[in-house]
Amino acid sequence: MNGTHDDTGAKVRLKIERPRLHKVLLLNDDYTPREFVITVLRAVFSMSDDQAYRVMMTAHQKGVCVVAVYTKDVAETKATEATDKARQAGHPLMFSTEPEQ
Ligand code: TYC
Repeated sequence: MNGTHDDTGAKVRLKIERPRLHKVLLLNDDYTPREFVITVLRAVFSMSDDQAYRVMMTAHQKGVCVVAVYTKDVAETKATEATDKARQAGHPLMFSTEPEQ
């Protein structure tokens, strides 16, 4: 499979690692309306109303909530898209990303 031989002829196994996934985090603030947070979660992360409500309330109560995990590129694109929607609407709402583990 990933077997090959080194220059002594010994068989070696190449270790292929999965790319690390990145979390998208929703951060609480004191100003963004709850309904707006739900609207963004539905639009950018394809959540149901119920899922979006729960995630919003977790961030509201704990300060932060993991929204979803993706490859680095997708996580960063979605966090930026969601944060931009808030800026366009004049809200301070923030999404960020961090590697898993
Ligand atoms: N704390 C906000 C309020 O009371 C609502 C809110 C929830 C904002 C979650 C951001 O990530 C957030 N209006």
